[in-house]
Amino acid sequence: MKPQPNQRLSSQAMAFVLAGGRGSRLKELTDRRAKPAVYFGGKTRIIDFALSNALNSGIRKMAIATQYKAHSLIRHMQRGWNFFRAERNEYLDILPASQRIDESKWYLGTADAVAQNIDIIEDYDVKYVIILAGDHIYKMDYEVMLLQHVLSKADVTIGCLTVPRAEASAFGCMAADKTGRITQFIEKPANPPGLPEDPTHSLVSMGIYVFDWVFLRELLIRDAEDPHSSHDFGHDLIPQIVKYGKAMAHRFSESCVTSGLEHEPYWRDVGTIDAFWQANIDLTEFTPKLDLYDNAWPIWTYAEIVPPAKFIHDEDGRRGSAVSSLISGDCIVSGSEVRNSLLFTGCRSHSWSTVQHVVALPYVDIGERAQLTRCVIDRGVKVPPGLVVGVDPEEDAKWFRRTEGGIVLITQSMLDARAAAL
Ligand code: ADQ
Ligand code: ADP
Repeated sequence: MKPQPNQRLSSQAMAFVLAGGRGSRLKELTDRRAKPAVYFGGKTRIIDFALSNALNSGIRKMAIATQYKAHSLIRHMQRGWNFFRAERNEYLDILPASQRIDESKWYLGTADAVAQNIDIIEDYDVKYVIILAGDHIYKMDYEVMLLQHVLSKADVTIGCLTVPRAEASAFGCMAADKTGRITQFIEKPANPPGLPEDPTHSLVSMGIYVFDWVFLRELLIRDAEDPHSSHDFGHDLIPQIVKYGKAMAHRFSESCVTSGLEHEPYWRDVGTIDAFWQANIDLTEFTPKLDLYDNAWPIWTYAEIVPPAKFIHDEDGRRGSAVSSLISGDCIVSGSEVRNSLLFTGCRSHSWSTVQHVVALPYVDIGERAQLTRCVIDRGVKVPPGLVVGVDPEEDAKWFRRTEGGIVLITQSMLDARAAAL
């Protein structure tokens, strides 16, 4: 029998979203904003995925711990995620590292970010807490994971996936027995263990944890008093539970949400400029691996009310066109050719310019005759007329950040420095 809405475990759970990390491998994109606030997919920001997953899973109580450069993130939350109503037993709290307990203490590790807010979580009066990272792109039904947690009577249930072993040292790596019980957990090992059935892949943590609140509260209180702890889930708490308690692995493939279009579970960290560029550009494919058009699992965001995108012939009759591209509202493509690109809200692309495999964040203005290929352009950048990027790697690297993968990141300060030097 289908559970009634008020019997769903999600109605007894809260989501605690960790959104304090910088994401330093995104370089200048996170100079002024935290990684969860970075734009993704034409309209949304990275944090919208974790929050929409929680909302679509039926969770109506959420807290978001912020720390590094939180202004843009907090502004986004206030504008877009402001519909929770206490009268309906819905809560969304933004919890900046505000030195609530001790005036000398910012959030230390991820566990400390939760521990410093124990009294607030207590007020939520929930049975389960699901800890999420605010910086991954994926669609997942947390109710499925909650159900596994309750049925298996675990102390903690950890969301996990398999990745190529060569990439696994960036993660918490684990071994699990046939029942899914985790027998070993090592945070970011130099030499990650392979899977018994496939040594080329490793089982890794997604940084998603489900706990009974009573259990987690005790654990956090004990951890706070431990002078040897770095107060981090991956380094301290999880290895302890694996050793002394019952930690279960939850396979992402069991709860990942796919529409008819997607063929395999989709999860991306987008932690580097190359990965960020690729995941955005992937959306321009004929059938992308991530379906943003699935009405059954909408990704909610703050969207400005703006005029529609417009494509026009310029005064000389040159066609303004975009193919295999995502063009947001308030964009104007005038006598310019846009291919395999994403233009976020409010971009302009002027006559004779060509734009290919480009991710342009909101309010980018691409000047006449510019030729841009394989780049990421930061919010509000004014690309000068005639700028050529993506043809001569040495020239690109001289002025901009060129990654190992050959993607060029362009910010306004880089352009200003170039203009001053020329
Ligand atoms: P990392 O992602 O490297 O590993 P971490 O840097 O601690 O772990 O970040 C986890 C989340 O917490 C991120 O969303 C980050 O923004 C946020 N965060 C970091 N420090 C914070 C703080 N002081 N206050 C608030 N928020 C903070 C973790 C696990 C691994 C797992 C990977 C999966 O430790 O075991 O494999 O996530 O990506
Ligand atoms: P968002 O990420 O919300 O789109 P912006 O990219 O405009 O916002 O700005 C990101 C953060 O940097 C915000 O906190 C904003 O107030 C701040 N900011 C914007 N421009 C500057 C600047 N020139 N110098 C310092 N901080 C800035």
